[in-house]
Amino acid sequence: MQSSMSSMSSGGRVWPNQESIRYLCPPDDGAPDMAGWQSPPVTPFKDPLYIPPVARPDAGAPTPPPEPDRHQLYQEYPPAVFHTVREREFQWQFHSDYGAVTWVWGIDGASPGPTYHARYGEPMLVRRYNELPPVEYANVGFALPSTTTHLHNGHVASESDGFPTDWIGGGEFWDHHYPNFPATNADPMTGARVPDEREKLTTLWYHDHRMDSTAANVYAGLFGMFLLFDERDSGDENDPDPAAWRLPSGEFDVPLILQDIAFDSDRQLAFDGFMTHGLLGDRFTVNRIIQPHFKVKRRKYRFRILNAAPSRFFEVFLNRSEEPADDDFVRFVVVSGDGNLNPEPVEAPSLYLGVAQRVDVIIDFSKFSSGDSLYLENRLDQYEGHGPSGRHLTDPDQIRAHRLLRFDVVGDEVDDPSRIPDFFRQYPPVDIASAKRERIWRFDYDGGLWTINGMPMDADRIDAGIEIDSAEIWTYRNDGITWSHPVHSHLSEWLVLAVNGVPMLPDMVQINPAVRDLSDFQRVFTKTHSDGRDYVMGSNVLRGPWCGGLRRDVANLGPLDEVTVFSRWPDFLGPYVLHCHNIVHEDRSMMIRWDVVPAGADFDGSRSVEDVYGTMPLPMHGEPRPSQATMQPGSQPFNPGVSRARAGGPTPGDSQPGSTMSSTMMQGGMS
Ligand SMILES: [Cu+2]
Repeated sequence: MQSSMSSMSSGGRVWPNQESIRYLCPPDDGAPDMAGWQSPPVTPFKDPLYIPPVARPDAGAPTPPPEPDRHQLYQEYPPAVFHTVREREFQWQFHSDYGAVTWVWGIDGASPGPTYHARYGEPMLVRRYNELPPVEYANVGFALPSTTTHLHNGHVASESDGFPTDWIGGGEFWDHHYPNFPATNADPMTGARVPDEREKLTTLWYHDHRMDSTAANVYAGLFGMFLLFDERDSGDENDPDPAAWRLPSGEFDVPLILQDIAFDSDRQLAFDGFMTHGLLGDRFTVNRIIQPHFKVKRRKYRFRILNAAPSRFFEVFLNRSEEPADDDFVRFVVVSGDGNLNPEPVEAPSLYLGVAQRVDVIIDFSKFSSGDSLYLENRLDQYEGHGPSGRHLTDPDQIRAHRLLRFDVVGDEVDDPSRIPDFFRQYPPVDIASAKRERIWRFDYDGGLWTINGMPMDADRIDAGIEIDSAEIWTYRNDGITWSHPVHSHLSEWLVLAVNGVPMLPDMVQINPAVRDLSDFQRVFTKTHSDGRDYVMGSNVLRGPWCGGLRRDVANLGPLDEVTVFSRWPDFLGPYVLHCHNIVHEDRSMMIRWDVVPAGADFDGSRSVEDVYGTMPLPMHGEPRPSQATMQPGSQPFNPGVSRARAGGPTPGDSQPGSTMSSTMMQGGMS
């Protein structure tokens, strides 16, 4: 692999040097952000952490029944589990000092929406109803009640993937078929395509992906977690199967969804659609509660940490000290990066999370005493929407304001059947020789638009035709000197081959003890600024792989960064997207459409949909949408009067979890 790297380097490219380092600070012409925004004050760590409910399956298939012909591989993976969910508007309590007054959008009365517990070998069908109010009746005035839901990192057919123009309006539904099988690979003996265990995923999330309105709709609250289990990561810490890893499970497997939010004086979500560089908030929320506390028992927990912010990057530390000046950091045991369990657990002093990135960590609270408190805190300085400054926060008041969550250790040490295994699965193999093409994607800012290869998003233009079951090498390059882009591509994640020309080898990150310590790793990549301070170049990407492994679905491109990856696209045909996951950039056109096409139909460069599909049927998307064809008998189009009454408080007999967050929905871990 190493020898191939030199041929992939972009000849003549100059890596960031002293001259460019100074531009890590945005120039004076940077558009104003919400850095000076002041949300109404709250008392931090007053409210308990909210834990989104686990989605409960329906008793059976929905009515009208799903239409198998609309889905690829439906017959091969017929749904065994059905969910019906409803997107609605309601009021949410971000903090008890605010009250349940903030209008949000969510799923089944929750924001974040319910957490799916899916299993490999159990295909699912999620019927999603859009029951959001029309624009003229909505209290969330900035978002668009026209929705499409992407399962981030899902190995999912195009028609279920939440393609940006596959939106539905109020009263309509869309069926998402989640087959829950790992990507296939060719059996080395027979050549037959078989699901590859090494392709299994663990921590995914879902979120709205509406063309041009993703930032608004996600900010409004249309997102949640999607966890995948199997016989090894079984979700049962008491699993008697000797092959099971027995990671902390049940109430000890906790999603922590990070989001910064700005509130106006009426305690409503503040959103500025004219802010094209990015959206920053001054209130830090975990699971949509401002700076909560979480009572923990003296044992191990698995935390699924997700950056669901529109534009903010996080670097998360665990601090035993209440005083920022007396930092006493505790290392995390990192078991995953994005959706993947890593080959083995590693210790990390901090967690670097670009937008949409995930990391699973194990924290063992048995080594602390009852009455101890630990702070989960973000130390990354970011005062512009388009990317972090490259510095850590140093001001104690700022550090306190950037604290995310306080863990309160309670009780005696308890029995802990959970384990941290020595190893997980190995990564899927990288066969460079099998790569059929190389493509370069340049991220830039042209003529007031965020662009990829100089082009704004056009759903009628296909910018890559990828042959099904093939592999390619892609290079993501940030041509900007002041902004960062967390780049995400759908359907297939990748294995990172090189960062800024430096080959990234799995053992370099995961096994070689010489770079297990952060200080050793930084020595390679730290450069000294002329003011005498050290800056970690491209810290986004370089520390990202280190603490999260090389198998990722988001590549953080810092200023002038370049990341080269290997990827494969088996199993599904049709349109998908590559985009910046600073969702403000995505909405301002930093996205391209690529299609998986039949063997022999692949191509370089951009072609029109008509040109590509003129002679072949467009998989699924060319057919009438389910929403146009059918509505559930008896279901009514949206009635604003009913919804407003509903939104004012739980309706007696309402089977939904509740339109306002009631005290029973608040869980502090232990009551
Ligand atoms: Cu971007």
